[in-house]
Amino acid sequence: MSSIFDSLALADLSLPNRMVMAPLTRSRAGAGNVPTPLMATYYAQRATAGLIISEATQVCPEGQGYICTPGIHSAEQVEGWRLVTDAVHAAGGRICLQLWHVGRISHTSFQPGGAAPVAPSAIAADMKAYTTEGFVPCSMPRALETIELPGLIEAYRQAALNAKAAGFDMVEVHAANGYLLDQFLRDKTNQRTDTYGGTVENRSRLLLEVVDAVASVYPAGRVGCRISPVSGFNDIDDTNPLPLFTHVAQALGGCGLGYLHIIEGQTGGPRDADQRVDFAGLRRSFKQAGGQCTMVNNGYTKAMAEATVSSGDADLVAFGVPFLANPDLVARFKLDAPLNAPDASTFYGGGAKGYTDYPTRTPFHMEGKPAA
Ligand code: 8OZ
Repeated sequence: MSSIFDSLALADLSLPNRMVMAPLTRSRAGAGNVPTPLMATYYAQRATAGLIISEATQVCPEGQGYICTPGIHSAEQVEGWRLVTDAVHAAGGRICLQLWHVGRISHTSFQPGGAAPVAPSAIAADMKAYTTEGFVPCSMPRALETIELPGLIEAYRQAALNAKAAGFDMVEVHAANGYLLDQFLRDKTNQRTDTYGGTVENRSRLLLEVVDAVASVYPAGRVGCRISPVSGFNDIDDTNPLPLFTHVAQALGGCGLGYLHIIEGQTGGPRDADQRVDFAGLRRSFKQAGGQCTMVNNGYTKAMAEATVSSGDADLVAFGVPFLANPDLVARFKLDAPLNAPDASTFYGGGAKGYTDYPTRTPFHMEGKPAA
């Protein structure tokens, strides 16, 4: 029986515990969407996590849909991320970069030349984008041409190369939460008539080609993928998510992926409002096909995480808001110590307040050392 405090071999990466810091958009990147020294401090403070997954990071300029989110497509961004990975490694941690393209969840003001955002089909999201002008409706996207898709896949491959140059231990392909790869997966947003639309196999094609490209840079065991099979976040849905995500889980398992990261239920919301997908079945499908580890997320408490890991239902549990507000979450869970309350007003944007100033129980450099 394993505990969340037990180590785990994730391919050739040794994780000291099963508690993962979930990817969290914090909108604090500097000019040019370059990671800052403050971001390095923030991540290093959380280095006792078994694994840190970075905030979602644009693979190319067209992949942006929010202000001050970092990229991994320019030399300056790679340099900025190097500060982060060095700080995390110096603090004894491991960090994975989340590769992101927002697709239609964007606005022309973010796009090179003020162009329309790109998507599988020209269907606008009923969502607002937060721009320098405040909240505005997401722009009508244009449908990507089939001949543009190899270039998009190449952007992910180059981003993985950049992640490697920046010192990341792993990469995670973001295929969740209604962004570009999820837009291809689901039939509400994918009405294509080429080989990337229609059947479950066709709608999964782009994700699998992206994963293949990324796994030509990092070994497959150092690549993860995040999905949100029943989440409606960002105006997305599928007529029949069970066969779709069963195919995705099997295909990703067949690639020998390091982990499949599943957001259970509505992103940041109810876990069980939508019963169309059997998450345990997806985890089994992934592992039976050759996938290495499973990771679950969404509203987990310590007790839920312990039950899930000790029963063998999942190998890893990702915590978002609890890690945001508690840099020393692992130590607090071990001691059943009270948790800091998160301040939602500082989740996105701003500086150190609500970012690097959440107190640790003990100064984090004293963790594991006897009190003086
Ligand atoms: C909240 C705000 C902006 C982006 C996601 C990357 O949902 C995000 C995100 C979340 O995956």
